[in-house]
Amino acid sequence: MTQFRILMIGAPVDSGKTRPGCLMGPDAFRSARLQGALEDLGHEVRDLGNVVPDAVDIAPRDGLHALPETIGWTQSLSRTAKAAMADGLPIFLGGDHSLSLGTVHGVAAHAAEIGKPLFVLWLDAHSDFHTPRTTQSGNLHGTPMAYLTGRDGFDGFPPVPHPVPEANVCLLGLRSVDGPEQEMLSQTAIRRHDMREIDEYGIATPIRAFLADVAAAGGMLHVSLDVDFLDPAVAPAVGTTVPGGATVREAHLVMEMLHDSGLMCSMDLVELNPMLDERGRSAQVMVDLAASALGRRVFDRPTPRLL
Ligand code: 6HN
Ligand code: MN
Ligand code: MN
Ligand code: MN
Repeated sequence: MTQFRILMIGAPVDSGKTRPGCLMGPDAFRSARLQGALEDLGHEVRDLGNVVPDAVDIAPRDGLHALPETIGWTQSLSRTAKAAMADGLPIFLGGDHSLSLGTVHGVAAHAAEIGKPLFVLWLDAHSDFHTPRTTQSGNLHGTPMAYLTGRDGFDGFPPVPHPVPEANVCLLGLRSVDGPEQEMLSQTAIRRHDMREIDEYGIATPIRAFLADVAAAGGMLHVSLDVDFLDPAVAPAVGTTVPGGATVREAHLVMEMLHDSGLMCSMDLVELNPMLDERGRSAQVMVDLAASALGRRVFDRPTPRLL
C-alpha cells in the first residue's frame, strides 16, 4: 500500500455560523486517536498543531455573521494549505465548513503552480453555494463552494485567481439546498447528486464516474467531508443535521473507493461540534472514515469491479 506523509492541521474555525462549538473539533479528532489510526496503517503522520486566523482590518457587515474573522481565517488557511501541499497530504481538522474557503483556495494555488487540474468532492447534506449576497442565515459556512468556483459577492476576501472549474466539482449527499442555491447551481456544470439518486442507483455509481474523470484528466482531488453528510442517527454532533443522510457503510464505501483511486491529495474534516456529540461517537465515525480513505480495509483486495 502506498504510504503517505500526512500532515494533521487543526483549523478551529467557529466563525462560520452562530452556534459555537466547532472550535473544539480539532482536539476531539485528536482525542479520538486520528494520528494513531493513520500510523497503524503505516503512514508517517505529523500533527502540526492549530492554525490561527490573520488579524484583518475589515469592518463587520450587517447580515453576515463574523465576516472579518472568517476573512482572517481564509487568509491564514490558504497560506497554510498551499505550503502543506508541497510537504505532504494535509488533513484539515475543523472547525466549521467556512474553513474550506481557505484550505481549498490554498490547494488550488498549489495545483496551479504544479500545473495539475484540481477536482473537489464535497460530501455534505448542503451545497454550500450561497454568496454573501444570497445567504439567508448570514452564516458563511454556507458559502465556500460559490467562492471557490469564482462567484462574485465575496468583497474583502482574497481574490480567487484559480477558481475550481465547475465541471470538476462533485456535490454528493445533498438533501438541503436553499432556493437561491438551486437557482445558481442550475446555471452551472457542477455535478450534484442528491440522496434520492443515491437511494435509486447506489452511492458507488456517481463516485466511480467522478473518480474516472479525475484520473482521465490527470487531476488531483480535494475531499471535503461535512459531518452532516452522514445521517444524524450515526453522527449527531453537527449543528445543521438533516434526516435521511448517508449510512456508515455508504460513507465508508466512498472512502474505500477514494483510497483505491490513489487520487486524494488533501482532505477537510468539518462541522464536528463536540458540544452536540454523544460519548464521542460522531468524532469516532469521522476518524474511522478518514482511516478508510487512507487504506484501512477488512481484506486486502481492491474495490470489486462491477459492470
Ligand atoms: N454547511 N444553507 C444553509 C445556510 O445557512 O446557508 C445551511 C448551510 C450549512 C453549511 O453545511 O456547512
Ligand atoms: Mn458544509
Ligand atoms: Mn497563482
Ligand atoms: Mn452541511
